[in-house]
Amino acid sequence: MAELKTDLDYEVEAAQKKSIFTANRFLYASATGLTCLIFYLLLAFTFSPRSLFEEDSESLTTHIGEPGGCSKIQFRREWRNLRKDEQLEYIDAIKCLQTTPGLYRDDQSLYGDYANLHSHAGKIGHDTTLFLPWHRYLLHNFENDLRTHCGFKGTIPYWNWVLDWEALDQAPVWDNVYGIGGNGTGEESVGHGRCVETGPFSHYQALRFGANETHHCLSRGFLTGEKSDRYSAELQPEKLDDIMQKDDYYDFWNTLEFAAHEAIPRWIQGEFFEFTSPNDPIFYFHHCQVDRLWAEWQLADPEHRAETIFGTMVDDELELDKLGPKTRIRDILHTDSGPLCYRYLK
Ligand SMILES: [Cu+2]
Repeated sequence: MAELKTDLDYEVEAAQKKSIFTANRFLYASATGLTCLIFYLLLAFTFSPRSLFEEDSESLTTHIGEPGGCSKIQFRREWRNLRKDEQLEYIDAIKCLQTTPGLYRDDQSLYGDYANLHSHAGKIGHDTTLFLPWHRYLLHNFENDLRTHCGFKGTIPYWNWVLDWEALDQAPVWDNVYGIGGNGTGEESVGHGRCVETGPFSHYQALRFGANETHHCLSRGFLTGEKSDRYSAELQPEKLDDIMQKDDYYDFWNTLEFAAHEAIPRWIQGEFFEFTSPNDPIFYFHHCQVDRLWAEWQLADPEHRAETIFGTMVDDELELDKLGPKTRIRDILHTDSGPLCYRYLK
């Protein structure tokens, strides 16, 4: 049996391939010949994977050879790899957005606007090959709003649920202080969940649940027993390995959206059970993980995967209604190119 790749293996492999790929692009795009060749060789041979894990690395803050270059690359990291003060900063930024006036109505915050948008754009951004790019763009815009309105300096963290698949309810992300609170234990709420009574969002009131206007508490109802096993089985390393081995975009997206991605909301229930799922902050942790998997899949074979969206023109536009400007799909295919300017770290 083939040895299973760990998450770190994917990080390292992707880092190696990406460094060579970006160096290649630089080589072709430049007209300065020999200078570039020397630079390329230096980059290809000295850019060790280890340096990718050092945020201050000079080579990572300069963008090379991509259109719409970035003055700075920021790194998205797994929740448990953030320092405690960074975790608290992210939680505070979310709470801030929950009290920032929204763009649609007086009684809905900017945070709530995202749940509204996600609900209305549901048919565009789900069950189609647009699933990955649309959510990538949504997250980027949300991250920008945290920065613009709440002074947030960091990045959206991801929850690598593969690390917790055997005990999803024990994941650090559910911590009451250095996390977003755990399972619902209070009164019955929406979506087969109960009110979350502990953690930083225990007082949050959401305005909508799906198409209905229903003021309610943050609702979660973790599955247990056999029901839970059914979904957590989709998140084990072997399953993820299968997804990452898919050769073309259609197969990759199709398996990722309908197996691993679907398993999390079905296991959490409550808020996440409906199209207003961004009401639960776990939405962003989960979609950041999904986006990371797509980015790693792209980087594993950039020449064939980075600019292919099956059945969809890369010049088509992605829309976020009032929440952000339209953008072409092709402009968000490389995470480390403008306007995105981020990479994923372990
Ligand atoms: Cu969605």
